[in-house]
Amino acid sequence: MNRVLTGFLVALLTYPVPGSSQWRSLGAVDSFSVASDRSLRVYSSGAVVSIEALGDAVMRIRLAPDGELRADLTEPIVRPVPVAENPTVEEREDAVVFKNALLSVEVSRARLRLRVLDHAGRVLSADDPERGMAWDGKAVRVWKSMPEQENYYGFGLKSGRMNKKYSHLTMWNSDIPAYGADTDPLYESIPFFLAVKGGVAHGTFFHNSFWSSFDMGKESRDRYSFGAEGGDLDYYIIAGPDPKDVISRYTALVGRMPLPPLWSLGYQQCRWSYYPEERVRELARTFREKKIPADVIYLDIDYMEGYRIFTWSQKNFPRPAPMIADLAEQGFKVAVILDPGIKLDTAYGAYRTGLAGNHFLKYPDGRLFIGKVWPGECAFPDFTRPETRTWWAEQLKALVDVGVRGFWNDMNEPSVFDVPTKTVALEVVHNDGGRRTSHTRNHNTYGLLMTKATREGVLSHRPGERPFVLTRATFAGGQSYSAAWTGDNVASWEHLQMTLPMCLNLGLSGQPFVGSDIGGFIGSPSGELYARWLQLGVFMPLMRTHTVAGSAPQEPWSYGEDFERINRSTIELRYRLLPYIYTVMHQASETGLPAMRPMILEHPHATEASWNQEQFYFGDHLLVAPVLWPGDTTRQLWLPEGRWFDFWERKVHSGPASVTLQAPIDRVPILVRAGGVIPLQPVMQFVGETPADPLTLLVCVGDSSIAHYYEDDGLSFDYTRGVSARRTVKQVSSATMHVIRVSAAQGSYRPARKGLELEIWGFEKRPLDVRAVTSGTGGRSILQNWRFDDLTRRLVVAVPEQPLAWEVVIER
Ligand code: MIG
Repeated sequence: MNRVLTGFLVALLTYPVPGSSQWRSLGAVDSFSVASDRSLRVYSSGAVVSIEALGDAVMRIRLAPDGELRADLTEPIVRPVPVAENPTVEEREDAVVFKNALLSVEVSRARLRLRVLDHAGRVLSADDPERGMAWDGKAVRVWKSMPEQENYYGFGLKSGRMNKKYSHLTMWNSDIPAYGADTDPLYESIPFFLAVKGGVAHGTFFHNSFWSSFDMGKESRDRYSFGAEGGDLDYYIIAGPDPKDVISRYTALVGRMPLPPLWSLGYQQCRWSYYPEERVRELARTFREKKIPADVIYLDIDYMEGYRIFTWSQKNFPRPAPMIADLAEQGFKVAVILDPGIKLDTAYGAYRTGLAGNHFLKYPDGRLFIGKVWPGECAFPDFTRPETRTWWAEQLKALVDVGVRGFWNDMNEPSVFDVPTKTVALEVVHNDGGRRTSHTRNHNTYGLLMTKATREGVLSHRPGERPFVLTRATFAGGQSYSAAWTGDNVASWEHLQMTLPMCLNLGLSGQPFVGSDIGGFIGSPSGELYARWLQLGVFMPLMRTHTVAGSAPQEPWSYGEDFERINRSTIELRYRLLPYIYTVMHQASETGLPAMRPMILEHPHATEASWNQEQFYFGDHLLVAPVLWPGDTTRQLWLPEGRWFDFWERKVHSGPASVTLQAPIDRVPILVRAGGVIPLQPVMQFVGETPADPLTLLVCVGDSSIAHYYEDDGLSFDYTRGVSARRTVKQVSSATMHVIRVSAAQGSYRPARKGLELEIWGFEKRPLDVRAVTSGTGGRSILQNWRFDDLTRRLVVAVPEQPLAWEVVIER
């Protein structure tokens, strides 16, 4: 059929959306067929809807109003997932039903509307009967019924409350310093959300990089909708029913965080900016003199010569290599900031080679796009072009060669000061895999592609080591390339409170490696606010202090002696917990699950969890209730079902209950789930300063429970070849005995340490006897000693480091 005729028929046969005469939606189903790729194609008045079964648990739905399904926008977002073995098609009188193992999509014939059900027949997602899928010129949108009991989470980096029910959210990466609770959009766009209703979860990933929006019942209380200003209506419905299943499946689709280097989980110190060299050296010296552990020092934009990326200020950093080497001697890794803007300066190598290689963005008429940022007038690399990413990678060599270990990508929304849109002009052309599309399609992925270029570049120069890249802007799947932080927050209690919903939603959106600027970026915190923020920071995977140019000193020792002591012990807690934190991050890299987990993720059935954004799980076993209000010295929290050990007082609490814990200024309330095992190491001043010897396994007694811990060299890729050690700790209880079984290491990594210690909580009385033996028949005794402290009721069992399986048998 020719295009004009198709257009005419579409106009004639499709429905105008009530209340909004511009939108056209679909009419009756004319026909359907199964395409060669086994997707279901449903035709209606010139339009086509494609439904693809991806594996057992995902359905991809696409609409082409003009009947032509366009080429995918896959790169770099969605990885191919195997098509379901046997998606089935069932014809009913009123509907055509397309199924994979866990989901079925019902297509109603009278009016083309979709309902997605799970295998138990529960409706997960249902098109609004009146509107359904619709288009208006280039804009596309779908409206869905919104069940009263359903709540929504995720959406990437968003301020305001965690549960986004009744909110309107926009996806357009934007640089908004000192944002507030209702500022939207922000720096990152992740068009994914998790819906939870009656304990049953499903996910929706809107696979579209244009300016898009999600209206979660703000316009109308019984409908939600999402759509974009261009591109395809192309979305994925992801089955649960457990919210953890949804996140694992979503991240299988878009990519997961690779295991970071262990040192990047240490404490990081930043400000805008530490310079000159002598000040950086003094900073490092002060950490070591004061015995406050730290691993990373950042250099913000002033390290460069006139903000020219890849250069060093002659005056402030005349010899970066020896400085970085001296800092490395003291256990410090140096991270530097990288902005995308390349200064227009013919005497500047990056500008000259960039221009010669055609790496910069241009207007449709071929003129260079020029925008002002820190260096003045700049050109902007087109990171959609593989050759440009390679060029960027080559530039990084100079930094890698002088010893830089961390690469902080900033301003990559991209932010531009002097253009009215505050970003690259919208008509500017990107290569976009040869499609040559405008900035409207490439804006939201710009930051992600810059991090991809950066990570791949660093890897190409130092292939044996895991890179550390941190970014401000990114898109769905960005966790494959970098960690992310929450941008320019404010030194206020409101912003401390906002850190939690922001990081929790990022985690639910597939990005586990997150954190906010500790103490707040804009302004200067009080000693109390800084101390409380640092305490929350222990449980943010990215634990980094940062502050704006011109603010008061913001180091752990900047608030007087009392706070210095408190902040030191807070950072020491982080270092003691590193073996656990690393285990949690390893789990995140394998499953996509976040490290910081909102209550709803662990307790989807509990109504108390739906709006709870003041407490969270860190990994499987720790419950953290940070102090978020000035003056508070106690903390009330909701304790879910089960037995819980107060980390500080070892007292057992039973849930479900509301409990109040002591929270003096030097303490962040933490509880350990019964059955939980927390590997701990001795305090050290930086990662790898000494072996983690002894490794202590804090075991909280629980019946028939299972826990894991993971170790490897923390730095190389040897773990991908099996050089790691994953152990399982099982507890089995009877009336007379409690047995703790530690499995043999899975993998060939052998830690350099001599001793292990089990610290067991949960025995009220001194045991009759304790044995530690290697497992199996004829187990050999390996007990070095055990002791029970009557006052604290701690049972400590010491054994030599064991490569094989072993167990502790406690007789009561
Ligand atoms: O226009 O490099 O969010 O962390 O210190 C400000 C200077 C540019 C914004 C980042 C902030 C950084 C600052 N940058």
